[in-house]
Amino acid sequence: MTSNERFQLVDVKIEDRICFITMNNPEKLNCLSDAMCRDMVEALHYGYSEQCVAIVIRANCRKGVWSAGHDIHELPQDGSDPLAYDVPMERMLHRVQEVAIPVIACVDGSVWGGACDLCLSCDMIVASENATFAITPAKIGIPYNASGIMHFVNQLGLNKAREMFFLATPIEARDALNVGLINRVTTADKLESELESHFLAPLRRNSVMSVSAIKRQFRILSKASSVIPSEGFERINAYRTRVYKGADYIEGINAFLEKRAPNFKGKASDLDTNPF
Ligand code: YZS
Ligand code: YZS
Repeated sequence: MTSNERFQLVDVKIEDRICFITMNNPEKLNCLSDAMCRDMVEALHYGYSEQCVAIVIRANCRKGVWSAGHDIHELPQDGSDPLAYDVPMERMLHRVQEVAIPVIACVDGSVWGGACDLCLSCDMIVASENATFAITPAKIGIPYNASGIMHFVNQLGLNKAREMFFLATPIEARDALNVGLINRVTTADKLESELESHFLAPLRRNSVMSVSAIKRQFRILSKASSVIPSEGFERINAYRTRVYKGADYIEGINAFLEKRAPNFKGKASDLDTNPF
């Protein structure tokens, strides 16, 4: 079976020890649907098992969209956690972080929501200057999740992470470069050559065994964050549950699908009347 026959929504090809995974569902703006996320996980396994030295994730864009993020049609409305640890999108994000060879996001369009977390889950990002990045749970009434928030805080710092989550508006590639969200920005016509010369050529030259051992250490050490008392996690869970079981969450999904502005009625005090 050729590599591509096993995948529906991604194209996978291996060239000179690099596994190129191209999200190829432009009709759906490369939404991170369950099916797309399962294909991505399978493709990561394939790239590693074929002894590649790195994996590149790119997209076949339509309407200038690299990926529109989680498929909003698939957000559960039965009161279950939309971003639980084991939902397909979250599992895919973990696998990108865990696969023991470097993963590089090559971005030439707008990146939304969970797709922004996908880019941050990669080890490095090269983007064209027209790329934008937005994390948008606040736009849809979603509480996001602790591991995802820590991802942004660790990578961008508190100030920029808060700006991105609270405003839910896109940041430009140059701004993303300045805050360390991405590694390199180029003109659109130089994106592929920059990917090859700055990232892939050294990775082919270096010892993949050494690089893999270093990535595995990054992974273990990045989890060595300060210990949060269990009461902290219980409070996080209480807040998140109130949001995704609340009216704003359903209103946010319906408003998006009905193409109208949401009319959120939730109040901060619904979470806790104590402001501190
Ligand atoms: O009207 P039709 O049927 O043609 O469908 C429209 C959109 O409904 C659909 N579509 C989506 N369907 C499901 N999930 C999505 N994420 C999604 N995005 C778009 O695609 C068709 C074309 O969309 P239009 O809006 O008409 O196209 P355009 O005006 O060019 O705008 C493209 C963007 C991507 C800017 C716009 O569609 C948009 O803002 N989409 C939502 C992007 C977003 O906020 N994604 C985050 C989803 N949430 C997550 O990833 C996390 C759970 S969280 O929210 O926590 O970050
Ligand atoms: O041929 P002769 O006998 O004149 O010696 C050459 C080099 O072999 C020698 N030399 C070194 N010898 C021992 N250890 C080194 N780190 C080292 N670096 C250089 O110095 C003479 C002149 O070197 P050339 O290569 O001929 O000079 P040039 O062409 O100007 O290049 C200079 C650099 C520094 C660019 C080149 O020598 C080079 O890339 N050196 C290796 C730099 C490097 O990768 N160092 C990291 C070593 N490892 C560690 O610190 C850690 C264990 S780790 O690897 O984990 O980071």
